[in-house]
Amino acid sequence: MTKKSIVILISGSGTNLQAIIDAVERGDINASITAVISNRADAKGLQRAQRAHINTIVVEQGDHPDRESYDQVLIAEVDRFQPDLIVLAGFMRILSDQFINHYQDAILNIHPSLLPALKGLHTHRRALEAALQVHGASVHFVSNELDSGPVVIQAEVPVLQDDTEASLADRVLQQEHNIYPMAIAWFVDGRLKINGNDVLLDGKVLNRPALWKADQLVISEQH
Ligand code: NHR
Ligand code: GAR
Repeated sequence: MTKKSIVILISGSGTNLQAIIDAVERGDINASITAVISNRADAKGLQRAQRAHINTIVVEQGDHPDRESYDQVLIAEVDRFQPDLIVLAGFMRILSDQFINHYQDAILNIHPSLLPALKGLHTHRRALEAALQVHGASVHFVSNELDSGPVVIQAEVPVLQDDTEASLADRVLQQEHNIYPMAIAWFVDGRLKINGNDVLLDGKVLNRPALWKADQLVISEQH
């Protein structure tokens, strides 16, 4: 049987990408990363991919007049690798319905908040402004509505008294590196599926997202 194919989209430093590369190399994710695509030529994550001998592609926005024509090119590039799964790892461009519908139920994103709280950008700053005591990250399936697709797994991160935006972002990022490879491994092993708005793990509906807490996985009652 041929290995499943994963295409990863990035925009920046690519530490989540690195965590996924490491999990593939350890054998924790039974798939190949067939391409890493960035919308920015200067994304540090491209170097991480090259170091791991993964194909890299840059699709820059400047070359395309609007979102639809950009996404058309992106789809053409992604399609070359026939991915079973598309992973957004710090990808900072909103994807059009055209893209989402083309890869229905096979796109995962990691968002730096405990969704549905703090959708959108600058989540760490907003968590501090709102004086939240608990913050975190969520892995979710990507749907047409921004940051609103079904959530698979979350990691909670306590907000500390003297946290800055940077210190909080850093602790959340560490937890992202735990939960993202886990969710991807479930998906490629065929354990994780989506049915409408329901997330299925091992054939059972998750009543609430799986939770990574104090280095342990908590799965609430399933039906
Ligand atoms: N696309 C769709 N259709 N649905 C989602 O849920 C998506 C998505 C694309 C990216 C990641 C998301 C996040 O985790 C993501 C989820 C970028 C923006 C944004 O406003 C918002 C959410 C996310 C990513 N981007 C601006 C834009 O106009 C550009 C901002 C910038 O370049 O700094 O695309 O938070
Ligand atoms: C991560 O914290 C990710 O959750 C966030 O950007 C960072 C990327 O880090 N994603 C978004 O904010 C999407 N809008 P990385 O490039 O080191 O993986």
